[in-house]
Amino acid sequence: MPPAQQRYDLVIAANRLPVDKVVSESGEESWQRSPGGLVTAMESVMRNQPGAWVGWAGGTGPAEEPFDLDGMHLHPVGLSVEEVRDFYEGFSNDTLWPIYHDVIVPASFHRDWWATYRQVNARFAEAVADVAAPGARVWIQDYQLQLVPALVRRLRPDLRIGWFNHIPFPPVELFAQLPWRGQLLEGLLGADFLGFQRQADAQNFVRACRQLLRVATKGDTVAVDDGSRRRVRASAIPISVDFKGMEDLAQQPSVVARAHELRESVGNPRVLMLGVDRLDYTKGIRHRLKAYEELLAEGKVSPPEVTFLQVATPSRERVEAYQHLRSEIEQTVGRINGDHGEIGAPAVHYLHHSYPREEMAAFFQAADVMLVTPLRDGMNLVAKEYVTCRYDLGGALVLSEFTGAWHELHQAFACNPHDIEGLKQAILRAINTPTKEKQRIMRSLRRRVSQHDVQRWAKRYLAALDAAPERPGTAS
Ligand code: GDG
Repeated sequence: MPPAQQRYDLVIAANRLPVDKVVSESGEESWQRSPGGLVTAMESVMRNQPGAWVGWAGGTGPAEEPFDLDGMHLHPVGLSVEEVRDFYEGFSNDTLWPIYHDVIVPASFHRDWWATYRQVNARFAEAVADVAAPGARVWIQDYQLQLVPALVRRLRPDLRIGWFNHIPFPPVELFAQLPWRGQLLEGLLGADFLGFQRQADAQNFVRACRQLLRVATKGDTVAVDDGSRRRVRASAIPISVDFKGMEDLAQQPSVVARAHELRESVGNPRVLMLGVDRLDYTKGIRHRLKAYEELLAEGKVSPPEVTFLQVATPSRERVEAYQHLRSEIEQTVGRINGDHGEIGAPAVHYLHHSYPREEMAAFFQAADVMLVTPLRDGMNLVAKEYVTCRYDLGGALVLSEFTGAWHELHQAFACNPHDIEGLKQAILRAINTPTKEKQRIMRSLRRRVSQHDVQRWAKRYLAALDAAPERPGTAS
């Protein structure tokens, strides 16, 4: 175990470290911070106490040596080629991800994937136990690391352990399909506090414990059946965005100029509609395209007056379901453009790339209507980023009821993406509602996000972790 001065009072464990390796033209390697909401939130927390981050650095092979960057201690966990395939692409993204997202595509169950998931979770737990100071707070992130809470507790019973689920927690009827459901629940029950995006997710977890483990539950707490008389609390603490940071970015003159340029480059339409998603079957991109295609066919919208820009960021490209989705979407885009586009004026501008943050902020500012239509989404930060960038009160947000974000952003133009007719109506309402009314809606959406930003999320989470019950009768 490292000497005391190299151990930390706050330890974050997440599948990925918040850095990417970059190689300069001269072949020199260095680390570059990958900006994301979680890192921003952690920076605000770590300002007051030394913190470490345990995670995979991407790539394969033995772990790199731990290093410090921007005031954070980064502790890489290495994954082999087989582990990336079986732990990350396999069990995490082809077993858990579909089960936790309403089985939009069927889940694959393989016992060797599960064995690798256990093995990798154990490696993360050991790394956490190595870097945590006595009595430290440990905050484990997401579905890839559900066994880590119990494994850490076994190694270091002195630690205060929290876990946060970025994705939905499924209803017990779906969760029960998992052959390893009991072990997953027991893994999570190693924590003191479990955070979820919505109250319904927390309730699904508590119900799964009651029905599948037959343990006692009371309100939002679960009694642990290991002789310790511990109780674990499960509650909703919805994640958010760095409102101030993103708004400042959107106000930069270069970003404002870029937003104008983008509009011009798509032919200065009266209405520019935008979708921005990882290319994932949960995001409802197919449903969105279908609704748009029908609106075009019915003559309710037509390019170049109305046009649609879809940014589909490449994602999980080695998983079969994602390969199918990509070819289906690209075929649909081709058909729509073939049927409804003209020379120099396609009906859909489709971009399968990832972009710098500045460019994303410019896209958001350029868009009159933002289409966020997932079939299931833990939160959906894109919806919150869009309203954050609209300091001009312009634009309109069409938002699926199946996102966590909808529970906070009720004033948006709500839709059920399965109801194509309803989705078409929501799009038309977002286009046609008078500007004054749209500004009123945007003002109230922005108020919500500005008052519940990611810094507040992290503070609330850690306060809940500190206040979690240690013994029966101390529940808050
Ligand atoms: C999971 C849950 C939950 C996307 N393309 C580019 C880019 N992005 C950024 C977006 C946004 C983030 O990635 C995506 O976040 P979402 O929340 O929309 O979706 P997931 O990736 O599925 O995230 C989700 C989230 O975790 C947090 O808890 O909300 O429900 O599924 O920030 O802007 N950023 C840049 N270039 C891109 O091309 N720079």
